[in-house]
Amino acid sequence: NFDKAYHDLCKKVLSEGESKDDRTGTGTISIFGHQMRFDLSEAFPLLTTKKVSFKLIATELIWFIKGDTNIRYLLQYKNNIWNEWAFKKWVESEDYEGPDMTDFGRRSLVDDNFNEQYKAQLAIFKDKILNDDDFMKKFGDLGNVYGKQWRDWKDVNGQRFDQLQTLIDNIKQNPNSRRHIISAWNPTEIDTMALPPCHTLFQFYVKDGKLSCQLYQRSADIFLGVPFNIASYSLLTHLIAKECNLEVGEFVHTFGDAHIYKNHIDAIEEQLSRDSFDPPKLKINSDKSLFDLEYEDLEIEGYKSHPSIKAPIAV
Ligand code: UFP
Repeated sequence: NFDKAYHDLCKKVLSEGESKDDRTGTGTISIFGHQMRFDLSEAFPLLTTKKVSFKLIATELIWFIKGDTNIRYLLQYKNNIWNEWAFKKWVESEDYEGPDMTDFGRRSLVDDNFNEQYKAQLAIFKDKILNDDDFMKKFGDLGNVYGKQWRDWKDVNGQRFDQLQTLIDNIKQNPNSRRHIISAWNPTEIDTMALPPCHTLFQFYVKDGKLSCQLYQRSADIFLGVPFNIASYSLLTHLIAKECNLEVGEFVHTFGDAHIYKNHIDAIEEQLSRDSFDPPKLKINSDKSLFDLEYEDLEIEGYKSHPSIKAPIAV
């Protein structure tokens, strides 16, 4: 039962977590250090006690795999999860001529009038990203985020180092290696990223023809982030296993600061009160290479879930 591991984490933080201030000013209850394990050979860990969008997860992951850091690709799939970070860069630039958008994340939640203005500006922004190439190049790019570090890490000489391709070659050639690692944490480039990577480092492990993956997540928003993160790295494990002609083993999810934002507590309790359904299965309907795969090649089968639960994101 995949929901149980997640519910256990929620319960642990609610009962043992301590109050901790954070960067966003929202306030959290937090613990430091936790681990969950998911056997991917059984089923696919998309939580069932609330609806989690596989499309958002899969299109974001494919965007990382392509090495893309521009939100146009995501918007083409109606995936809005990275918008705020790019929008912020535009409204703070000299090119922006609309109404003042300072602190738009918080103000749009508390001020209806402002929220209308914000939605209008965001709609203009999205339209320009999709239809104006110069604008897209200038304001759609999020900097040196995951896709860049996975596919185009700069070595000491400024040459490209493709961590993902190297990892796959090494898994194929030397499966027993203990060095199958990708790091998104590039210390000297942190201040050139829209958001320093939460999924800091991950490692693969091959045994008996099965590929397992362990992620170290330095910072985890348990209600909004973690259900996505579980599914995203589980999907990545499936895709890399297929590329290397292996079966899937386990996904091991290890946390640093695992926190529940104080304004998510009611939502979490609502979710904890629900009974889980049987988890779905993942189908990959194509023999394309990992690097050519598109969202349309993936399918989630038999996903039955409770309705989604809304909660404000801390930006
Ligand atoms: N966060 C996640 N998962 C993600 C992601 C962000 O939980 O995939 F991109 C959350 C963790 C934290 C916030 O609440 O976003 C990042 O803030 P900070 O950099 O201060 O840790």
